[in-house]
Amino acid sequence: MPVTRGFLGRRRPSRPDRLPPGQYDAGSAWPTLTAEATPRLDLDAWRMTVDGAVESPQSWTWSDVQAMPGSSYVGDIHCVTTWSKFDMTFTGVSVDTLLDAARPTDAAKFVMAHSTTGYTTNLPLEDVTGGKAWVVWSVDGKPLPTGHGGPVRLLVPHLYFWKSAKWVTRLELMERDRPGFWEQNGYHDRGDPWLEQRYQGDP
Ligand SMILES: Nc1nc2c(c(=O)[nH]1)N[C@H]1C(S)=C(S)[C@@H](COP(=O)(O)O)O[C@H]1N2
Ligand SMILES: [Mo]
Repeated sequence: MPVTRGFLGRRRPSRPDRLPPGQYDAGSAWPTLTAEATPRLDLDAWRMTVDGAVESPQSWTWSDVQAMPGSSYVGDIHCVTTWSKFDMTFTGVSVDTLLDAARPTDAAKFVMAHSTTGYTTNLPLEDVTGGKAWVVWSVDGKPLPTGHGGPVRLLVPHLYFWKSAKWVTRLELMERDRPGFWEQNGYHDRGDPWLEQRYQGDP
């Protein structure tokens, strides 16, 4: 029986070891997924706030944040709509740096990320600590485009990309979990792509 090379080869992921179940490699394409109108933020008025269940609520200006020790992520991102992108470089500041200043209380267990637009997403605190999450303003050496969340977005690359709130300006520490925008609409509270935690009720 003749074997059609194209048929067998086509859908085989180029990096199966790095592609979570149900995902495909989007290659050079970077889709934009935005539920709301894209905001234009004035950097003079911009603030990054960490509040809620913290000992010392903080609010930083743009220059405050730029002066913090920089931190980069080099690696992959995974959107729940099944595209993944390999080898992205994002630069900003580690969420650890922000939380170290605000000092979450012992009772703090979750974080709600808030965007200026009203978009929210909830995360377990342990998923944004220990070098796993960033607040980023640059991608592949260039300023983060407005459509991709510029001037600043959250980046939590080990979870599905809806957790990476664009235009983030507030991290609210919480003692109890509360669903964010997509989570209220049926998406998972954690969203680990390797466990395929797409919807509420998934493992
Ligand atoms: N503020 C805001 N952040 C958001 C979203 C959104 O609609 N609004 N969409 C989420 C989803 S579903 C994904 S996949 C990524 C898309 O980011 P991108 O447009 O830079 O690819 O942003 C996440 N963060
Ligand atoms: Mo998404």
